[in-house]
Amino acid sequence: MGYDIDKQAYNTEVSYFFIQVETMEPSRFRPDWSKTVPELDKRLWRLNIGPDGGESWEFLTSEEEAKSRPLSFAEKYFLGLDLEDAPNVQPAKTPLESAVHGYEFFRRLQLNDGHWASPYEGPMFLLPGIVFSFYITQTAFPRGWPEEITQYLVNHTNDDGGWGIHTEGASTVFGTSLNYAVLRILGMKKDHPIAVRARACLHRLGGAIANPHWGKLWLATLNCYDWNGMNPIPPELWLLPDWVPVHPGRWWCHARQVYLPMGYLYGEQLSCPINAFIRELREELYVDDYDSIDFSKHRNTVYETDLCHPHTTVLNSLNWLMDKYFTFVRPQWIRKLGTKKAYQLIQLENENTDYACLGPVNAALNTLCVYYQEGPSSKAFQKIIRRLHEFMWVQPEGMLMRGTNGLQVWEASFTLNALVDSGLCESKMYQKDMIRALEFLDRQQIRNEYAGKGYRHNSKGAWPFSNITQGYTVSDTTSEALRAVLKVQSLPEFGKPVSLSRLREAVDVLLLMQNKDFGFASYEPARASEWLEQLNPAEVFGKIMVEYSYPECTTSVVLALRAFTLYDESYRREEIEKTIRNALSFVIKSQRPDGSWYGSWAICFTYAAMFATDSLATVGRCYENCDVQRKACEFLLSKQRPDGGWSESYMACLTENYTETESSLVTQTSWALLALMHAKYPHRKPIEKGIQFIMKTQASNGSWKQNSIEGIFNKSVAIAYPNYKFYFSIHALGLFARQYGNYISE
Ligand code: LAN
Repeated sequence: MGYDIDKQAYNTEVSYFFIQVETMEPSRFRPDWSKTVPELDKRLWRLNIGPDGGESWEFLTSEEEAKSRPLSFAEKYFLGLDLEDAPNVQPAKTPLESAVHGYEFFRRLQLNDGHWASPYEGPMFLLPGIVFSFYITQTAFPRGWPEEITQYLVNHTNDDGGWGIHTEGASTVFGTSLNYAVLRILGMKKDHPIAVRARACLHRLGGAIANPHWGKLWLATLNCYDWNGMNPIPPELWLLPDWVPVHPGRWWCHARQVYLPMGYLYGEQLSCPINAFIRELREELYVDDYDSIDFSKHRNTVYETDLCHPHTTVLNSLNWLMDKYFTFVRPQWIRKLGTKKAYQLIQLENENTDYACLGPVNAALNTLCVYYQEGPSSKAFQKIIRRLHEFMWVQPEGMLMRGTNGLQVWEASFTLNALVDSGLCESKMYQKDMIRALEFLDRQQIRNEYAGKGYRHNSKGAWPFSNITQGYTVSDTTSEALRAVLKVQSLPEFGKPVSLSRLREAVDVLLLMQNKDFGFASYEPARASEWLEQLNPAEVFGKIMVEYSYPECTTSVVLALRAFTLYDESYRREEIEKTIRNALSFVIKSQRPDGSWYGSWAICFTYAAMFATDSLATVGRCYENCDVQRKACEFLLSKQRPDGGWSESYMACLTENYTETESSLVTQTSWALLALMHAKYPHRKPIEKGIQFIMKTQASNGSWKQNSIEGIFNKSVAIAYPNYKFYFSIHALGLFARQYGNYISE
């Protein structure tokens, strides 16, 4: 084999130390299979926090080292180890007491630099990127990775032996073929029962030939798929003048940053050298003999469960045209020019983000491009490989690759907002935590301007979702962070580390982000029309080509701008008022006839309702005086379950219809309650019932469990936000106590 796995990883004593089943959240793992592969001693893992809030796990070399670095409460919690120093409290008697119990637990998870870390799991198509990149570039896997990644995949095998696009999804060719290759690269033998089952499942689904576009590309980089079997990703697109409506610079930033390195790899047709292992893999991944397959006939062969977004006729015609162009016309010098331009932009992205990259997919792809272009001993390669560590997360059932390099700013902001709104900020002890979180936000505000650099939007004054190094402006993260800073800095007990001029810079960025329909999108205002979705080649994701307006993002902006006007009455006041007015009209317009809003970034209608009702509340609209709020309350109340809770499944996002899971869920219940409270629903009873549900489900250490995944993106991929159950519950409990009285009537 052409790669050299870190020897130490395999010299580590494998202790067969099994996870404590009770510490896990039930729907997210399948413990039976975990015993068929070795597990490392979790007590040797430590979480390192960089000066920029970057999070990376390290597997210590010895017990002695472990003794000299005792596990923190947060590390034990994340690793599923015994929490002997956890609080142990009697069930709360009042909502506020329950909020305090919840926060007493949650504050123990705060890291020294003031932020809260979080496993951000769900997507099952990320690990292949990092594992293939390490393999192809012949980079040694860090200690502990092969065992933990294997554990994770084994724990998340579906009953049929395969993997889906996310942890809760049915098996797909994308998930199964790529993760099968991961297990084999990491050393699993092909006759291991897990491998046998996975292969059988893959072959039942049609084999790797039925991969969607991204799966085909990853296998091509591994020399397990022929580049000829790919629909085109011409790097020449980057040579088009910027004004062309389909120019990739106008695409949603994730699409453009993923198709950029894909275009480079496709343009140069870069695959790793073939060796005995690759030959074996080729035979295992396909139903037919690899050498007998005519790949060029399979560009559009995609297994039905993978195919969430079939090609449009426009895309098919364009693919046909491009094929003809490639076969008969394409001058090689233009192709070369295309890959050259693509690499310049890749370099720009790497340098702008200090090699952290926008997200996990482009980070892994850029790693390959840097390797091919600059070589494994280049500084750039060393840096990008090092940064990949920050996407990885270790938890009881193994190691995963996260959807981002963390949620640092997002979570610190919501926690601060919850502490202020719940009134917990009055406690002196909690104020110390808040100062640390505020100072964290202070350090994370983006100070540089990236506008125009590699098609990036303005950034000076914005806050990113994860950390300042990644440094991408996000509309609602900027808003939630701004709101949190404003709220905390308005309280007499706190200083004002974020100066007025920096707060104004945040407002300046936001004011540049409103869409033509008056809503706000995620990272940038939309740069092209929805029509571009016709060219979406991904097959597995919907709505990835351009930016759209979302009621959630729009609300966050409204709330932040409103909070800013209370802090600084004069600055750009007229523009702010106009922006808010228009944004509210977008929120109102996007309400569905049944009173609900569709949520795009978490599951689903309860999430969007929490936001939309809050934006209307900023202008004094409530149940008593506003039809929109009344309909929203009625919708939510019609979904309340007999136990007082609410529950939503990710199927709601796919079907766009309210869909429940088996049991009520703490997070969705908090969202629904917050929505009812924002709308000032006048009857206490149903809200109290929901509050009781949250109180009853609180564990004796003050924490909660969420039995189903909370987040979503691109319509079809579920992603977990495990801290939502803390700060949204605390927020709901505290707000209830303040708004409706701190008592339970029964
Ligand atoms: C996220 C996570 C956060 C999310 C919110 C801030 C909640 C949202 O309101 C705006 C969009 C944003 C920033 C967002 C966009 C898409 C992300 C980055 C993710 C869902 C996390 C993972 C996902 C990313 C695209 C995953 C990689 C997959 C690809 C298809 C490229």
